[in-house]
Amino acid sequence: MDLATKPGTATPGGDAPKTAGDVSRQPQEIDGFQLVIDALKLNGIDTIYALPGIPITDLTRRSQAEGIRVLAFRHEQNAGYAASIAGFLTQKPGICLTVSAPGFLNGLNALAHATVNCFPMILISGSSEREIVDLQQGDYEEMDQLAIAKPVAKAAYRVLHADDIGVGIARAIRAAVSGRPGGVYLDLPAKLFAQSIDAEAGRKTLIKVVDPAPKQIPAPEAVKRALDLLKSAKRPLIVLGKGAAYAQADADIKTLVEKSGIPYLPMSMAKGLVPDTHEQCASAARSFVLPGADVVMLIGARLNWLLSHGKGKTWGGKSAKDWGGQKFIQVDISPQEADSNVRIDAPVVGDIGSCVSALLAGMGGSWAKPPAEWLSAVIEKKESNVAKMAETLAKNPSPMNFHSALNVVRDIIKANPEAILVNEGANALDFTRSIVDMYKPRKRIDVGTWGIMGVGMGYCVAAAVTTKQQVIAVEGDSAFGFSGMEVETICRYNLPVCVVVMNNNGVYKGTDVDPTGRDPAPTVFVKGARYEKLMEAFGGVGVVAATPAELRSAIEEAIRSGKPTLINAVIDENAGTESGRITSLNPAAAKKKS
Ligand SMILES: Cc1ncc(C[n+]2csc(CCOP(=O)(O)OP(=O)(O)O)c2C)c(N)n1
Ligand SMILES: [Mg+2]
Repeated sequence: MDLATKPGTATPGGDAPKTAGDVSRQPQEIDGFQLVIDALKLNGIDTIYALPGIPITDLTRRSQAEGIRVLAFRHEQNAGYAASIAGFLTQKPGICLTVSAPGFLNGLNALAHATVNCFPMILISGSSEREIVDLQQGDYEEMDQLAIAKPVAKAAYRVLHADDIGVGIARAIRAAVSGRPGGVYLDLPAKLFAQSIDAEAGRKTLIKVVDPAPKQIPAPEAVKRALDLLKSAKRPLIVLGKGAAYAQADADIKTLVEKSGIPYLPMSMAKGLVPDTHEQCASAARSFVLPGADVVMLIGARLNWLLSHGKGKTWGGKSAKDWGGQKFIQVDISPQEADSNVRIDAPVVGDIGSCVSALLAGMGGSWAKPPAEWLSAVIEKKESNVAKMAETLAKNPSPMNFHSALNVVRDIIKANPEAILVNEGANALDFTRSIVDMYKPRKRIDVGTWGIMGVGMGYCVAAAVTTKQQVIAVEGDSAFGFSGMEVETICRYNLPVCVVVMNNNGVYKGTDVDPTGRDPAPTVFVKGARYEKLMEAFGGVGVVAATPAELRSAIEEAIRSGKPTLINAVIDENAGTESGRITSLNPAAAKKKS
């Protein structure tokens, strides 16, 4: 449609008819850039994670001038991961702003990550001329971005007319945060930004979204069914997922756990929702409670690969696909989640906050604790595993290994429970998850559902900016490489981020060799790399730590100073294992078994 034929829309550039004499009666005009900014501000969006260029450079400039915080990155993927985790931490959609085709594609990975992890995020990308893209006539950065985004987004929209900007942004916000949150794509063609319309009429098109994530109250009969099943259990277990952490229903979740007396297992990003040191925490007895439980209540946790699909040997099944005999209660916002892997006997569908408070109300004043036999068996198993771990942690080998280094991080987090722990890598991830206790909700952010590498520095920026807390990132040396250039971003905004690179010279280990002797092995990096110099290059603090004592004093100093710091923690290159804890997913392992 010709833009000029649409009611209320002037020709691009705002060229309303001009004749001498009628200038004073010219209505004041507003352009697409301004409408986007006004729509975002109207909906409480105060931060944008961006990388400028045609056609959105002026959107970044003008947003900043209007008081929105614009954090500019060195690569869109990192801006995207920042936006995704900002969404998780704040329940507001994190906004990532990119240029067309290549910038859009760089941001796409993060959009998919947001969707898979149920983080609310909006990827806004500028795009080229529709007419030229659709006829494939070879425009600057030509690409049908909307079509490409759709399969990895929860929703995707394009706005062609300035007077639809309000609706476009309102729809994007609702789609991102309502129900099960996810990644939303919003396509804004270059022409849109330059369109001008009557200012007053334009402002009237903006929508302040009312109740963007409405409560979803569970049905009373579903709650009763779940509680009846839970009551019948002899060996109950609660599994807390990152959906539970996202819900910000922290006090009620803790009360539910404590009132029920049931042992609980936090998934990685639910650690600290109830402190890992709580007497009912069963993390140290995971391989005992999963096959041992008879009724399992999943709260905001999906039975995906991270929970072995709810079946197989992990759950006490006879072989890889056998059901272990557990009955499941699943508390989830999505009605489609139940039965995705095994039968769910009691689905409770609603937002986690409403579901947990309904469960609490239904439990009443006198809830019988689980049988003492089960509780004491869990505690016994847990204590023996904790004692074994304490022995390993107390060792001080030279060179330093993952355990002796992470024992330091464990103490530091205990002393600084408000700090945010960012974590990625293979061994660097798995060991941190099991060794470092978390004490508060949403303090641990990591690779999520896909086990994706590259989230590190983007997460650090967003965590520092949204929470204003100290951030400590424990990074495998490979993992760090995916986003390492963003240390410049961290220095530029002077953020309180301490990056600890667990430097074992490679992916999993640093010891592989090319059997032909020609090249370094694919898993191995430059030995003894000086990652700390990267931080020094931009004015931050770089430290080499070869012992736990050096690591401790370097992290403590980073926290004391609040300065951007990178600690190159030199780890024994033999210390890791292939694929960390998921060696079994490596096709080579499957081949060995058969
Ligand atoms: C985007 C992406 N690419 C590749 C991988 C495969 N992968 C899993 S862990 C890992 C790196 C492990 O090495 P490092 O971060 O140094 O951890 P370490 O085990 O050595 O501590 C890689 C490349 C991935 N998970 N995500
Ligand atoms: Mg490594």
